[in-house]
Amino acid sequence: MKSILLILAFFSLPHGFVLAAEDRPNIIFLFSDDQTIRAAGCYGNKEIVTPHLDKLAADGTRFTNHYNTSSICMASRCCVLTGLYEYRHGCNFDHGDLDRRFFDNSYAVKLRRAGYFTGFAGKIGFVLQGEPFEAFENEFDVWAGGPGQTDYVTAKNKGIAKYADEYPHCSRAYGAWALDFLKAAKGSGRPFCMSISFKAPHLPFTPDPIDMKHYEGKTFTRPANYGVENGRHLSPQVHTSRAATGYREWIEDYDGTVAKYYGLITGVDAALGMIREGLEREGLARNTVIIFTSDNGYNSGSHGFGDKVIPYEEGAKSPLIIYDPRLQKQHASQVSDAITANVDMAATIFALSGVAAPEGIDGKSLLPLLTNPKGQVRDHLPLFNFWGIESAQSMAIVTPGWKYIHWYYGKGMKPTDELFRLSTDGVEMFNTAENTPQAAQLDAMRALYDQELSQIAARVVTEHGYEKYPTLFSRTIPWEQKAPLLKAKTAPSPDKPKKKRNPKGVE
Ligand SMILES: [Ca+2]
Repeated sequence: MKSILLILAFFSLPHGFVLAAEDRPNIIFLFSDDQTIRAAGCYGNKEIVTPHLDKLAADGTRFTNHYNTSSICMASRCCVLTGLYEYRHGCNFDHGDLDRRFFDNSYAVKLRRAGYFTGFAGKIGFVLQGEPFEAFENEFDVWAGGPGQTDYVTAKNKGIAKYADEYPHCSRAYGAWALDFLKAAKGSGRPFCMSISFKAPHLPFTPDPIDMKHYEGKTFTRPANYGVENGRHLSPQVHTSRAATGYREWIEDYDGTVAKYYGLITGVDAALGMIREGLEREGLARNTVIIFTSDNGYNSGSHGFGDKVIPYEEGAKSPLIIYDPRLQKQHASQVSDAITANVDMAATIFALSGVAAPEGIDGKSLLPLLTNPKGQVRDHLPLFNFWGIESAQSMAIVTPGWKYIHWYYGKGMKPTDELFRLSTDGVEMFNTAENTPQAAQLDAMRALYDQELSQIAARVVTEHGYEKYPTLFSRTIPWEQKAPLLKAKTAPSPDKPKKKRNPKGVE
């Protein structure tokens, strides 16, 4: 009874109230790179081996509609840290680095200032504008982040190199780093916030050989919408994207590619197992909340696409599991179908810590869903692609049961609307946009789209070339007025590094 009262007291805290240090939970944020939602056993996949993710879901709440509002590494990582949509933080490949003013409002910085002992390991995925990568070292109590994409070879990552003898592949080495972090955090006497951004399962697909025993030489079930023939009904615009023109290994060698992709995820899963064992050993498990998710989905051959970035389900959705041991009996094995987003991670971590979230962030705390999994935290969510070839950029709206995508591009092709009834067509094989019986639904989705577009116009960051999107993505402005914007060059920021950030073209 006492614990229930404490829980009730916790959720009724007034906005901005700071919990006493001894009442604040520890927070672990685990982040894989490019993991699509169905690549975990607890999401119904019987061919992947993820016992620790499955156990985490059995202990906590699993979310089935978790979307990355920008489904690409650099932008999504900034969404997670700041709780802002990409057009508000302004950081993505081809746009610009993250300005210090946004990073200072991230959960990582604000929790440390509120007394949390903080640590970060792995691929942070961006730099601060005009600052060297090393600037991050001053922002965490324990820093083991690496620049760029980091490396699967443990010894090549400065922050975890000392674990290379025992764990030559980086995924378990991050687990070993976490064990040392937990000891240091315990010794600090402060609540802690530990964030690990795994490299896996990002390209180049280089799994730990010990995980390949589960997969080598096997064949794997194709998704229901697998293959190029199941993408012909989709817009001409999306067929110009990198997802359609590259990443052909998902079509030419599906089984071999899946084997390596799953092997990488099994390595991350093993690190999660190491961390949970460490929590028990250190006596920290009962007050440590664990959040597991990924920065974007992966198309994995669905509709014939590879890559991520585009707004279909496989590319935009990732697993999300939240385990709060203080609620164990209440939320064990709960499943929430609510629409959740990468921008919700910061809001949720702020709410857990009792540290006030910055005014006006886009994300919502997901804590109410842990005790009420049938609830919702929003009625719709915008999805953006401001990156890559201009003809495949787009904005979409997701509501419970529906998705609307507007493909604005009009040179040599007609701007296209797509409307999918996700409740019955989760594999997006039937575009109902031109189907008369759905006209009312289409109108409703277009209204939400226009509403989100006006939000961009009102709140867009004034640097890094986002101001053109309210015009470009408009459903009503003629193509002739949009076309000149595609040639417009944005003035480079004076302190923007001259070096090309991503010379190998791998995001
Ligand atoms: Ca990624």
